[in-house]
Amino acid sequence: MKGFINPRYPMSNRNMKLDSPRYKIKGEMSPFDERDNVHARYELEADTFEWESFYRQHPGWEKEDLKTKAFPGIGRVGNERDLPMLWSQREILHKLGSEAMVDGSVSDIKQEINPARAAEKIKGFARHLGADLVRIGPLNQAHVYTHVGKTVHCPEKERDSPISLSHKHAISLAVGSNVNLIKTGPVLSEIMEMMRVYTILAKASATLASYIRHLGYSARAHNLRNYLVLCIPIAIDAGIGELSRMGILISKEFGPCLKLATVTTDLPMDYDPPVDIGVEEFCEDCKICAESCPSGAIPHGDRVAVRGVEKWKIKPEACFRVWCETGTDCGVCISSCPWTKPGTLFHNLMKEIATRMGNSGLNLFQSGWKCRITPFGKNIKNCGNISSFHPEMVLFRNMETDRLWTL
Ligand code: B12
Ligand code: SF4
Ligand code: SF4
Repeated sequence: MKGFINPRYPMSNRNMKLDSPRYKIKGEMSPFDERDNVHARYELEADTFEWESFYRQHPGWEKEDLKTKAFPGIGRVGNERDLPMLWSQREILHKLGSEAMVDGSVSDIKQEINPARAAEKIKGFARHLGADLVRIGPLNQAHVYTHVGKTVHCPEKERDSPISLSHKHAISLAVGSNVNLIKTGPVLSEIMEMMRVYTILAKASATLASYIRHLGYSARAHNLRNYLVLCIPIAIDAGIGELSRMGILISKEFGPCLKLATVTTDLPMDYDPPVDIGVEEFCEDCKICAESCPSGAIPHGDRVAVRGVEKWKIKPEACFRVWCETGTDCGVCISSCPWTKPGTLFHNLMKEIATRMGNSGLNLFQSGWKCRITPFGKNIKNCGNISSFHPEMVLFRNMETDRLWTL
């Protein structure tokens, strides 16, 4: 093994199932205000009362956000015959995210189920509905937004209203995306794949929440158009994966190439343990996503403390500007990450080594696993020049949908 082993790290004997999640808490974890995230800020219109009062409190963001607004926006770049495919997906997603879909009345008759059996039934039903991964954990109030920020797609919600969500438990659902399509980002085919996955999750989470309410317990779905919670920390607490340098969750099964939805509830269920799959350690040495990101949003440096947690902090304004420029949600970080590589025997073996040996296995990866994925025959590192991507390119091979895209 000499030469394969990284001398900087001893062989680690990783404990893959943990009593508490791996992230480091610094002080007290505090919740986030949805009004501060870039999507909510994008909904504000210049020269309105809301705009003035928001940027009076956050003067540093106004210039940045005006720059972003000058670009065409998501779903507004591409061929006029292809774009309606995206718009139609979004239309359905708006409906699936309405208050009437995510929440509702609870049956008067409460069914008594023991927590172990309840967890089994929930997982089985969620898988039946299309979820690839389902894990259950506690709902930490630090992961619930403080105030409503986004209302454009959900007019029933009132901007600025405080959020109160008393549920104790959370079910995290994940659906893996088609790696070939995500690799095409940042063009239309990438975001269409994201929307396909969001749709499965929106329907599955809304149906699952409805099932739980029929059992006599309060439950609410949180999906693309209507979140009250942060899906990533909840999924980490439930054992779906770990937080990565690129700022999103990596699971062993799909790497970062997955989407999440959450169902919060009062139904008591057995919890799954948080996991240590070696991601946090792997990211310390690997910086491929930071090198590949066209906006420079991903840090090359160390973790910093954010609202009581030590983590790599991305620059959301820079990332979101790329979205508004390309009309997609980019996803280059996902396609550049070694953990995204498809589940072949070789890549699965590499993941297993990363998990079991941690950074002591890194020399092996550096030669093999960490080689870059090259969409369009280019090194992904060169994708900084966004205009070199042409939205109507035929981008992938050997798929039944090959002839879908406008030439
Ligand atoms: C707003 C938002 C964005 C914004 C801002 C993100 C930001 N970091 O500020 C922008 C537009 C930049 C963005 C980009 C992307 N996003 Co986004 N985004 C969201 C959204 C809707 C809300 C999150 C939010 O309010 N963030 C603002 C604050 C809280 O961010 P933050 O302090 O930096 O914290 C981040 C992480 O550190 C973590 N986090 C927050 N608190 C805590 C606490 C603990 C203890 C831990 C461990 C982690 C953690 O979650 C936050 C993720 O944004 C979530 C859905 C949801 N409700 O969770 C999806 C979500 C996070 N996005 C997702 C994805 C996939 C992406 C993109 C890859 C785009 C794409 N093609 O899909 C990029 C990746 C960018 C990147 N490298 O992080 C997925 C992540 C799936 C996964 N594998 O984990 C989510 C969960 C959507 C979903 N339903 O699946 N996103
Ligand atoms: S989605 Fe694109 S711009 Fe945003 S962090 Fe990932 S690579 Fe960078
Ligand atoms: S590309 Fe490397 S550094 Fe970035 S998230 Fe993936 S493993 Fe971590």
